[in-house]
Amino acid sequence: MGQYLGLDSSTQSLSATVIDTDTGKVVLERSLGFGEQLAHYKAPNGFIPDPDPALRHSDPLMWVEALEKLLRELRAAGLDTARIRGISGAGQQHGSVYLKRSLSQVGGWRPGSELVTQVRPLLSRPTSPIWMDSSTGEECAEIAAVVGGNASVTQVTGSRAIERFTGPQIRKFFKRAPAAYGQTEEIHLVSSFMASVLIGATSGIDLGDGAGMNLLDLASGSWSQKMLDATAPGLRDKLPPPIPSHTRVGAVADYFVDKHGFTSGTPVVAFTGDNPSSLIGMGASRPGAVVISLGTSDTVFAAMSQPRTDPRGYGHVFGNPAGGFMSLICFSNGSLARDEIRRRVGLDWEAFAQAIVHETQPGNAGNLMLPYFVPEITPRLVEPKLQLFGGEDFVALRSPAEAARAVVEAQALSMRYHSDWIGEERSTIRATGGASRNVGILQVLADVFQAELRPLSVANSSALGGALRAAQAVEGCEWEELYARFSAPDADLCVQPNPKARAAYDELGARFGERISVLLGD
Ligand code: ADP
Ligand code: XUL
Repeated sequence: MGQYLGLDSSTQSLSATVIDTDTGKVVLERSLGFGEQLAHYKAPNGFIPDPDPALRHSDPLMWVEALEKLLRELRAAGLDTARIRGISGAGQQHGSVYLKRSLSQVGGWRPGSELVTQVRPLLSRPTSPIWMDSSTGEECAEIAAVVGGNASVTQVTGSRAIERFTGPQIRKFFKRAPAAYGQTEEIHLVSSFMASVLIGATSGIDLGDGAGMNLLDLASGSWSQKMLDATAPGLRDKLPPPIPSHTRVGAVADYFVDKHGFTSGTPVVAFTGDNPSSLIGMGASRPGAVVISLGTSDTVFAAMSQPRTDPRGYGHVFGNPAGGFMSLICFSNGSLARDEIRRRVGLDWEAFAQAIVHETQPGNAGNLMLPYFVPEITPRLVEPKLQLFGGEDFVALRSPAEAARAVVEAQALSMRYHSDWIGEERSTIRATGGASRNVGILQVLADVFQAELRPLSVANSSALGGALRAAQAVEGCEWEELYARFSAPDADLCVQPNPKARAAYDELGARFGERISVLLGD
């Protein structure tokens, strides 16, 4: 029994959650926003701004600097890092870090100099493509063609060849910068990179996050030679091994003992993707519960009772860190789209929620929005576009309340439509992410899905998942025991569906489907 640290290196922030299994309490939650607190990286939303919306990279040094800064802040807030008995965590999925030397060959971190200074010369690619990057359409087509089409890619890896997935991103690097690719000794996911930094050596890639690369053979849990060959030459030698999510990858490096006060030998458990980690934090690793995560991206995911793939080709199969698999559908126009509308019509989040609940009705008097500001993953839209259909005031965005409801209704309808294949029970839905504190957004989701919406009481389910995974690996306890103590819903924020909304959303859902078909050119 003791305290466990969970970390979540996500798109816009690095978060930490510390739990205490003796008291059953969350000891501390802390988040560090990259845009504000590490402003010198010039990444207001966590990625390097680029006029081409298809190009989205981040600076991996920002993630490293964030780690040290957050650890200092946790101690300043009273955390006794010497009491931490295990560490695990998560990273935004699909993003990749390219190193000239394998971290196991580097021989650990030197105590005298900052980590950033030590990691910088190791990078063979100065920036990391992240999940928002959609610039690899060509590479996806090439990979699929070599292995006999997307049906084969899906059969092996659980997803068709996907622009943001790591394999196509690696192929693009190999094609555009063959010399730098040749100099690359090790390629990490954000998750395995962060774990490696903590142990000062190479961490394997966990099966949960590894499934988001188009490289893993899901059936055997090993790299697929066919997919590796279709992606880039010599790739097997550059990838850390795939490992089960509960693997202890090493002990925290001496650097963190000397500088940040951890106890020597503290185990680090494999990091996983933010969504698989969230599945654990939400207490949803057994089939039967659906989770909606409202972060920078919106995702809908669920543990799977049997492996199933999306017939439309948008959804994915990832590893469930508690064993087995999970389904996931990702929408890139999540919080960024809500935030954009909110700012355009001049509402704060409280007013945004009130406008939805008190000033508008389900179905929004026929006003419909297609809210695509950045290239969309589900449905696949390369050219982002905002489209408005309805009254004159709405179309001119002179109606803040209708605009607020419209963006959320469109997102909820898209989630309902695109998650119909996952086949799990949806009478209650668990919600997490920055926007899951917003009662307006929760009410629309409850009405569209005709389900009770239960937000988690802890702010960051992915960081919590990290802490729970560390505790489970070290103490060997049952998941259900941990869930009962740490993954409770926030009773004050639970929202019931309004049965009268059903008809309005059947009608609006049909119109939404028609407009999307036109937009997609079907
Ligand atoms: P990520 O983990 O992807 O970085 P988070 O889950 O931390 O994202 O969510 C951050 C997002 O939550 C921000 O982009 C912000 O727009 C949104 N957000 C924060 N508070 C609210 C709120 N009260 N209502 C709606 N959205 C919110
Ligand atoms: C999932 C995905 C996103 C990132 C965001 O496939 O691309 O949800 O994990 O952090």
